[in-house]
Amino acid sequence: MTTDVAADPATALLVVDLQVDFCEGGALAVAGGNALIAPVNGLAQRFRTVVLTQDWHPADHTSFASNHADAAPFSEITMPYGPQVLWPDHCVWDTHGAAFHPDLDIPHARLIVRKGQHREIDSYSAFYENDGVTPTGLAGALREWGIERVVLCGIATDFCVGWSALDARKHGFAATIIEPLTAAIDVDGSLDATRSAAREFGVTWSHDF
Ligand code: VGL
Ligand code: ZN
Repeated sequence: MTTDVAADPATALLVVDLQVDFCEGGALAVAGGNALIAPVNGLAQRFRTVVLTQDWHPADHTSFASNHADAAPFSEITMPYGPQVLWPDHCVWDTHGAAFHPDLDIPHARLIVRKGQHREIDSYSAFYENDGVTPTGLAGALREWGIERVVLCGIATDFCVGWSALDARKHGFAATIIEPLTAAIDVDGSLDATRSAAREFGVTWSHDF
């Protein structure tokens, strides 16, 4: 990632789900989460346009294993819109776990996209819910701002970051994932699956920032 890219007014930084529950000590902790906060704060300072996403579920959300009889966290079920991993309860709206990491410091963020509010459908991507058709509104906002490229970081590489990058490509935005500024869950080959889909859709991976 060169300084030029960050300074380009047509490029936005998308900071995905840097929330208490996804960092060490949280309900769906992803190893390496806490270590992302300081470098992401630094990276964000170089971007004019920063969008934050926030996973934001009602307590009876159907992506929670606890809301299904005899279902274990990290098992997979079939929902009307396709396969769905069942998660430990996490990011329940208006709880401490759903808050941004206390050290996240991006006061100039322009928009916060909350996703996963609908009980019956999960939403990994910042652009579409998991049915692949219900929009969050982010693509429209980016387009109205004249954005052509998104740079992504955050949690989880193989879910919310990866799915957001793929959907950015589907909307015609260029998409670059800053891999060292992401942390992966890696359940049942999810990281490999995300890598191949990303390659297929022309997402680029950057190792520097
Ligand atoms: C996420 C699982 C469930 C993510 C959100 O932020 O990647 N993963 N909800
Ligand atoms: Zn979630």
